Amino acid sequence: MKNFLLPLLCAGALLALPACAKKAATSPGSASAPEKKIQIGYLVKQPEEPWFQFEWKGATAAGAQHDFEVVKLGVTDGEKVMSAIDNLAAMGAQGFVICTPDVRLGPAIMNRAQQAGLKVITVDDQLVAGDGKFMTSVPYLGMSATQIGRDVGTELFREMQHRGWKAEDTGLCTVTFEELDTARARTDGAIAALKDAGFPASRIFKGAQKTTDIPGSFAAANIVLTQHPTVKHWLICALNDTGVLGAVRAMEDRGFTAENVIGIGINGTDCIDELRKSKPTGFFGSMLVSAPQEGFRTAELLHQWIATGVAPPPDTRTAGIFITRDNFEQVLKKEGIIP
Ligand code: FCA
Repeated sequence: MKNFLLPLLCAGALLALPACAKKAATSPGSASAPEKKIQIGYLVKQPEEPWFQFEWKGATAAGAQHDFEVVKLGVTDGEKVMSAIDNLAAMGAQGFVICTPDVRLGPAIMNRAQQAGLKVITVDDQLVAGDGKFMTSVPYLGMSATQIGRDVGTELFREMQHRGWKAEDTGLCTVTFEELDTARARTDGAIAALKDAGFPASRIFKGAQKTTDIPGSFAAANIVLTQHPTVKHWLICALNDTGVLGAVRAMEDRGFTAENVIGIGINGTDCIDELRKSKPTGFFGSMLVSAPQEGFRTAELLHQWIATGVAPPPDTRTAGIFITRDNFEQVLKKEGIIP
């Protein structure tokens, strides 16, 4: 764990990933005939989000290390996913990693991929079948969502106590996106940890985001704020940094500041500018998960699967570490997320 931030939970067991430098999965080929490099696609649902740009960066680094090519594609809707798969097949790619814009596209994605003979690994958002169950036959790597959510709740409570806020003056603004399992597990985890710590259930308020961007979380938080005008201090949790950032902005519009807001995000990649602001805001901190390492590892596993036939582990989970204004530069540097 020294040279690798994130312990990974794989099939329920805690293990440390090998360092990025390890393992030389070689392309099949010989000294004589030069062969075309293995190509893989890396498809992400929100290419504008720094999280996914850092995943791409990690995947590209894996390609440079193991000598394969990564085709980066933004797939913001189902149609784009399907044409991306067709294009990858046409260019001779042999597989792709995907964070899908809609997990219910699972069966359609897998049909198309299988017809084209492409191997698939899912990252972040696990595919769901027609019966609503996870498609566990497709290898998956993603966050330990419940645990990371619990960590958010624990830190929110700790900071609230540190500031001496009374529960009766405080509210939890939970920006939710419950149709996505990893999102629901994160906010449920935060709520569970707060309740376990003694935060009253009656002070927990939810606002659903329709879209997982700043306007979506801004609108969701606004509804919560309108419904609960007497709350003096706010705690905020959401599925990710963007969810918390929208809520912080909505609170600022109503006069709340860093003094009476504690928001803790998840990702740690989408709050760098916020934490760098000269004056603190209500965005107190984030659970950092290493997007470059997720990108590196999924690309590496897919390449290995294609090159050597060794299938990836079915289910790998990443953990998070808490960053605030006090330590984020240092931690992000150490993780290679910022120079
Ligand atoms: C989901 C979220 C992303 C990131 C990822 C790990 O896909 O939308 O922001 O948190 O999980």
